[in-house]
Amino acid sequence: MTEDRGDHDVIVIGAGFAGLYQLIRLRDAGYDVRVLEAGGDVGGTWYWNRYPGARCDIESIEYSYSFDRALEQEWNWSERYASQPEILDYIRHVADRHDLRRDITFGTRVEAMRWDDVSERWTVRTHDGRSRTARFVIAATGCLSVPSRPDVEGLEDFGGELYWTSHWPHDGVDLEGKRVAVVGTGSSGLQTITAIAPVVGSLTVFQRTPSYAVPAHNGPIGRRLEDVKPGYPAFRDESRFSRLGFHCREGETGYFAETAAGDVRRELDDRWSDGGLCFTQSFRDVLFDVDANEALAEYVRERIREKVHDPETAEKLTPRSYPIGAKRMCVDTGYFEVYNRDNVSLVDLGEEPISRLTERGIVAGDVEHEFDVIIMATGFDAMTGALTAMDVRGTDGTLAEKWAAGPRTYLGLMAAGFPNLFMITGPQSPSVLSNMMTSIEYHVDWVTRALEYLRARGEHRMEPDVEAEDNWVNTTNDVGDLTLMPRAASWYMGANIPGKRRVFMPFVGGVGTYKQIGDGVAVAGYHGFETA
Ligand code: NA7
Repeated sequence: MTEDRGDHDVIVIGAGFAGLYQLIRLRDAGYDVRVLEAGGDVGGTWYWNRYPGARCDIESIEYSYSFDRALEQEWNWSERYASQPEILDYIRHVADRHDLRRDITFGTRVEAMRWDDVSERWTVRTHDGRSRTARFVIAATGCLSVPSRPDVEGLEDFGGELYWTSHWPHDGVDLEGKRVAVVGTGSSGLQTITAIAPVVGSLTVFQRTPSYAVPAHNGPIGRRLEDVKPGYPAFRDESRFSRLGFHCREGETGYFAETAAGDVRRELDDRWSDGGLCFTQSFRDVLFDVDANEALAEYVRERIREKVHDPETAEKLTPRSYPIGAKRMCVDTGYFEVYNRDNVSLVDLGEEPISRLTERGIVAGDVEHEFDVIIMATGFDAMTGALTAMDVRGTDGTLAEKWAAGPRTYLGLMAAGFPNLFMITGPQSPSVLSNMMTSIEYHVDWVTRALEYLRARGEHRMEPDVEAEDNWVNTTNDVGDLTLMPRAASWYMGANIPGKRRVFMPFVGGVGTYKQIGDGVAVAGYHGFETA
């Protein structure tokens, strides 16, 4: 390990995909960098989320680093969608290959940081009471890293085993033959439910809102990777300029513009049999036009009815209360079919809300359901949660105060009043609406370039203008309002966290457009930023 004197050019918070790549770039550029990571090893999301069935919903050929051209050729993914263990292996391999751990302090959670306007440095305090200083801080803290722990009465009273998908025990959990409950039916819930149903004695799913899910058609990766490898650099470039940060054939016509109804049906059937998140890109108006959206949603509802034998259960599993695509779509592998098993049942919390946990189980409606194990798959304080969980004090107050009415950033990279603090995939950037790998690499490259710009000019301070920030916040909101996205009570809106202001947080204008804006700002001498 290199010596951690406590005084650095740059402190990076987080050793997931973003933090590791940031370390590589800055170390290569000659900066003294220290990475602080709460977990016991590298991996971020993929370090913590070890629940059964955990898997990426972006294809393996896209969800990997592009900066290491040799690695890109050497690494072989085994499946179309990589599982959590395989992704964690990959991240560990990258850490070994680039000898990264020597600059990372593990088991260290950042609790507070304070900007000193005189020394123009950040002081960063960790949970063990230690302070370090740095000219720059880069928060690579992830968009979905602070679990949302619902305030359910009696959580402490449950006498059985209680687990959170977001903090799954490293040694695994023996569920064989047990009476198990899963609360939550987002991606984590769906994946867990599908994986454990054949193993457990009985499984009861507690569903607040049903999810739209498209089949993954996961399987061995076959020739797909070998076919892509010779042209990988060009393939990556296409992703960088695409809308979602990965290859997705975008529908060019509106849903109702198709002349023959048969064409629409064929297009949807083709996409359904291809599988994956591109399904919602079938027609260009799906996220803009209520009727087009409803038509697409109805197609998915039909598929659910086909898969689930019991009509009453099928109806409960059918999403109707929000536009398709306005909450994060799930990619499933036999999820709906799970409900045809004799050992699986569904509790619709709309009809029978959870009132409390008891020593024996969960009370929903008037019924006490008894369990050996309860698994909470209840999501995250998304996008802003990790940043506001730290006591971040800039020139005029804390980040939590500044963002009380919703996040305010310039390009999702910096916030006025917080000089020299960069965010990787921060709110108001494409982040969660994109292939995170594409967005992470873009932000890390952008930040590295910005630091080198300052260094070349003999400067050491950077901060957005309030006006540029206001304009970007308005742009993000305006673009979001053009779509149906704000119409769902989603974590994109902060709606899953009681008391959190409902604001549509990601930039929905697309990865390629965002890159053009970000590149333009840089080329124009960091237009909208003050440097000194
Ligand atoms: P999500 O997508 O936020 O899903 C959380 C689920 O938990 C969702 O169904 C919630 O219902 C449900 N939930 C949350 N709080 C409660 C309470 N209090 N009671 C009952 N049910 C609750 O998180 P995931 O971890 O599944 O997925 C996160 C992302 O990871 C995913 O989108 C991919 O990008 C990867 P709700 O819908 O809020 O009514």
